[in-house]
Amino acid sequence: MPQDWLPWPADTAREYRERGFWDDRRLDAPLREGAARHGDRLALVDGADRLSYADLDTCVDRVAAGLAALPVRAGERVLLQLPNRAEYVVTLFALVRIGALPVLALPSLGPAEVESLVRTSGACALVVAQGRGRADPRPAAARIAAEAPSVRRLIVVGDPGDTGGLAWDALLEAGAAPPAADAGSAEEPALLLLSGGTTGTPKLIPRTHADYGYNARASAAACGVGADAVYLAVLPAAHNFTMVSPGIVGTLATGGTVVLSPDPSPTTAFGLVEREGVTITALVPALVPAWLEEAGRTAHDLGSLRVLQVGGSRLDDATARRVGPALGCRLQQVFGMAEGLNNYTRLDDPDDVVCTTQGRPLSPADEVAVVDEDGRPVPPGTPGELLTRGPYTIRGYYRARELDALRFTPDGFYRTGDLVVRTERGDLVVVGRVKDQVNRAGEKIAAVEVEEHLLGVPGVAAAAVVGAPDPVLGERSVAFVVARGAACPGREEVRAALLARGVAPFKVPDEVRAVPALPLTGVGKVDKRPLRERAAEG
Ligand code: OOB
Repeated sequence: MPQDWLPWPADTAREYRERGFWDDRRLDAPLREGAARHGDRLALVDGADRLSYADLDTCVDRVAAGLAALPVRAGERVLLQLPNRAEYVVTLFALVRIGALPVLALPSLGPAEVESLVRTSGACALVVAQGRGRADPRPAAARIAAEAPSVRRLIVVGDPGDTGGLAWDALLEAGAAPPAADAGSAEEPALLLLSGGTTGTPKLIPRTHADYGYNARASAAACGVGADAVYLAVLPAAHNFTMVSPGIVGTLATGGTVVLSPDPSPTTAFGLVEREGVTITALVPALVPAWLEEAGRTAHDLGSLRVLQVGGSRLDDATARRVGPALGCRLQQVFGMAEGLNNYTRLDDPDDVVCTTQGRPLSPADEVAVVDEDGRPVPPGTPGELLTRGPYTIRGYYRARELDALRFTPDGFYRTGDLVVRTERGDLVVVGRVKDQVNRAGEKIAAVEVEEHLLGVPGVAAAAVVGAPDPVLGERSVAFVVARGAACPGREEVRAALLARGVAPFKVPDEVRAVPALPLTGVGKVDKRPLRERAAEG
């Protein structure tokens, strides 16, 4: 049987332990330690709910006991698709505590993606929240739970309705004795993250207790997050940026407070900044203009805010320069990836570096190379693909040995697919991409995945999806479609057909253009370069 995941080579792992990057603690350890050391301190705020470190640790114990009683066993996978609510944080750490692996699905995913994640992970349970109207994930989750052979349980935060699922509150109320502390190795996976992806089906990223914990703690240090920090989670909590850069895990690891925002609007967020004394928060570039505008007219006091992190896609230099003056705080650019590597501009970097680069690697043990098409290093100032390996960058995807051969070099470097320029100082500037992906407002869309769905739409004979520059989204997705028969389906027909197939709304092409044929390269592959040019011309 092929291995589910690839650990770091033994000598490399030893080096990371000896240099103090990795330790033996599991990811939930800071909650236990926090409860013992500063149990009264505020850990988590969700609306009117306020949990101290002692409260949070107790809730995690109770839900861990409830899950173990179902049973959910150590090593099993559980898919979480939850909004920014306290239940997300509690369930995440409860699963970690019993040694089960949370699979972190973003709320924006559609049933098709969730089903594919369940299949790849072999999840034994799904956890979703009651929602409204089209955004209610319960009916699809109930269907997936009934059809997927691996799934034994559906757990619903809120009212399970007619799903046949179990109410999350019942886990909390189970009142069973907390399970014995899991003694598993910290060098085993703690959870599975979703890759932005370039393939037809989403790929999973195994992150270990040791590597993820280090990622979170080191990030906290680089971002000035300590016991007095109040971190506002505006982006989806299940995204890696919100998890460990330094996010929820980094803030809780250093004794700070996490505040969950139910939505990313500046009006909601500014109210929370004032009420809770928020010191740091994180956005994707697409949200920044609305925040800057609202900052000019808000009556809320934003004086507590020290750092605004921006990352997930490229922030333009002009907008970057407006952040500090408009919000009265420091900008920090973050260029990260769920596979590992985090680059940050540092809080004491000169303004020019902060506003024109995407920062430099977090760890002294991060190895980065910028290479040409033949894999040869290029000098500073010359664009090339960024390769990386280090103490918190995976060596392979989950159950995907064939893909690994493409996405990793033989000596273990992850091929990021990002084109960067390294400055003389060692800062990175993201200038493009070699991977077949659209980065739509920070949400990653694998072109192949959408193309495969488009081929399932009646009337479509061939399709190619590319990104085009967009003033609001950064990039919008454009589908070039060759009709089968007389009429080519338009954007509305395509939208309806893709949603009916369970595709997430953000993956529906923003534009659909009919073409007689797709341009081909010399070897007969679809040539996306001319398509990108045409898409950009509008
Ligand atoms: C973050 O993680 P993912 O896994 O959703 O996406 C990673 C990819 C990168 O390979 C790059 O293509 C793009 O997103 N990206 C950026 C960027 N930050 C990420 N491109 C340009 N400028 C940036 N600042 O997006 C992520 C994970 C942790 C922290 C922050 C972002």
